[in-house]
Amino acid sequence: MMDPTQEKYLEEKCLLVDNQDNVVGEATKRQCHLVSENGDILLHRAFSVFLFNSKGELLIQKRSHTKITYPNKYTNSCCSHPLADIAEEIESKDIVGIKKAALRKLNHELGIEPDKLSLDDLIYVTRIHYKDSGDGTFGEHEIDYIIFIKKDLDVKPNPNEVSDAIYVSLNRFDQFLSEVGDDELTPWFKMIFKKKLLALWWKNLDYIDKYMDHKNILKL
Ligand code: DMA
Ligand code: MN
Repeated sequence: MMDPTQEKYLEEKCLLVDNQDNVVGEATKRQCHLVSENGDILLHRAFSVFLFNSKGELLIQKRSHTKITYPNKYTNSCCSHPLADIAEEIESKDIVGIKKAALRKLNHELGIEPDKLSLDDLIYVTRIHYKDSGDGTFGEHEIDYIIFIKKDLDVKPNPNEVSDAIYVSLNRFDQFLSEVGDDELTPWFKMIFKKKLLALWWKNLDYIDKYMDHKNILKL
């Protein structure tokens, strides 16, 4: 049985995009994550926040057991989708829509008050395109905006979304991985790690501008 709170979110309206990230329509969160019989999944727009504290440690969350996709997996600080029926989240200028959606979910998942962040604290690094068939019923197929934040923030995880949230340093990341095991990571976080992007970006946290690419979409 699905968690009733999470099941309600399946009625949210996500943005469908083409391979170039042009919006081509909308569909419910349920439709966007269903794996069809031939393995296809609707391509939709998403974001992934990587929140670092002033010591350069990354906030890693464990997804709650109630999540319909990838329950109990460890992943980057906060992920979700801009919604088609929230007018400010479809604003494309300076990716304001993505940033507003990120503020909404940082509040919902991690209890971060929106007034503790300005839109300029959210740094748009690049976009990735990836697909994963999940449990065979619900999976992911996204163009995912990578957003970095470096700021000390109070975090109060919402247990319906996040069962654990821990800061990990780059030095201790390998140890963290050997403790939890690769298979306990979400596929997108694992791909970002395996393709060496995580270490590259993390090492260059204070020079992340060098790695900004707002033109190409990295296919993972
Ligand atoms: C979806 O994240 C977005 C990515 C990048 C995988 P999610 O499943 O955590 O979304 P939500 O919190 O809205 O269920
Ligand atoms: Mn998705």
